[in-house]
Amino acid sequence: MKIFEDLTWRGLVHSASEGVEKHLAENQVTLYIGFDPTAKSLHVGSLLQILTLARMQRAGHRPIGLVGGGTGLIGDPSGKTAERQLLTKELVEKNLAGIRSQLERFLDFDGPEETRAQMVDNGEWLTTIPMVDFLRDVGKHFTVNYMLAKESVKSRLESEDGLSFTEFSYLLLQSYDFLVLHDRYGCTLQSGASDQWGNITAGTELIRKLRRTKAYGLVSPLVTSSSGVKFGKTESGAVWLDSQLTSYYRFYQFWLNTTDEDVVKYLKYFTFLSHREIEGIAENHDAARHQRGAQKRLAEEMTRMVHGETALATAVRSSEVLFGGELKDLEPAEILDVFEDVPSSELAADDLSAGVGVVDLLAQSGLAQSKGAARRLVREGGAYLNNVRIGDEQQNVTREDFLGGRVLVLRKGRKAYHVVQVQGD
Ligand code: 629
Repeated sequence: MKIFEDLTWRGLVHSASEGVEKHLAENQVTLYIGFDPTAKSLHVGSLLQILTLARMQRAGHRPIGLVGGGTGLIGDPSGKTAERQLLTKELVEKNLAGIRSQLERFLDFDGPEETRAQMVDNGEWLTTIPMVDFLRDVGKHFTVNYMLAKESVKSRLESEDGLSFTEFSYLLLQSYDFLVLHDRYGCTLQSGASDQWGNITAGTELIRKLRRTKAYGLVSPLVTSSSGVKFGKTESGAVWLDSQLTSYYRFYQFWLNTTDEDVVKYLKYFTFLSHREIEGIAENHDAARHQRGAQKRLAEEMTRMVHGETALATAVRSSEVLFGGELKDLEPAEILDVFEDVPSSELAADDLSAGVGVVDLLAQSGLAQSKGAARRLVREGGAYLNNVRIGDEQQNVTREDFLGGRVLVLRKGRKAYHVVQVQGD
């Protein structure tokens, strides 16, 4: 199947310049997408764009990943309701390194030359062009009237704080990038999500005026979730691709929690599964939604794609722990991650040296109202230590019982958990 048809089937075509489909069908196209280093990691929203580059590469085109070492110093007003705080040059530099290494993982930089991926940094030309040259060679081709009509600018004109000249100029910088990549690499297509349409079409205009040739834009929808919560956000913030910021477990859980309404859409957007396979999953999903098979498949595919097979195994194991699964194969940090939202308490290492009675521990944790209640709980077989049933009310809990010497998980019945952490030593 042709790439444009595939993207259309996946719901990834929101707007496209006239003739893009033909351009892609008849040429080996060099295309680019830009990522500004506003954080040290990309998130699941940018992942969709990286995947577009990867899909294009698999279809025989040549992708360029652009990192915004220049534009990151300015700040894109597109889709933003307020002026951004400028990032320091040091921070932009640091973030850039993180984003670069993430892009490297998704694209093939070694394959045959015609489809080999490229990585560029617009800081290279944006921070070196003399201002007067820029105003003469780029600025002169845009009227303020045209710039004011752009959604990203228009929406800010009525706002109390307005829009600085700095952010107002962003459009020119991104347009100039497209021109530079057109001249250096023969790049004729820029992609992104729909919030980038204004910036992209400004670039195609500049290329048309200065080079008298046609360049194209192709944008995906901005990903939304039917629940109204911003996609890629959880209560604890953005879902990052960097596992230091979003653990394997949290990443897996994010996809697993996709609603029934969104899950097939996301399978199309984010996976490389074939149309037939996705249709099969969708059919099963409609027949047995309660099994959440589609969500599981999505979570598996995404965790494997971004973090690899071992990470997926860790995430699945962590997820099972909440349903009574084995705890001893997890690291203390992983356990604390899974049980972040359950009540917890601390025990001083010194108080533990001779061990603590399990009944005392259950009572102290609040899982049982009193020692008497704790004893009854153990006798009835409803008390668990590290997900193993406690058989003996006399059991003495020692440091050995703490996983990694640090964490102990108590449980009452099926779902009431309490975490005890050792403090000091
Ligand atoms: C220079 C910079 C260019 C081309 C693009 C850019 C970056 C662009 C931007 N993109 C967003 C970002 O960096 O701000 N001006 O966070 C983000 N993008 C992915 C998608 C997006 C977009 O990286 O395009 O639409 C979000 O899904 O907001 O020459």
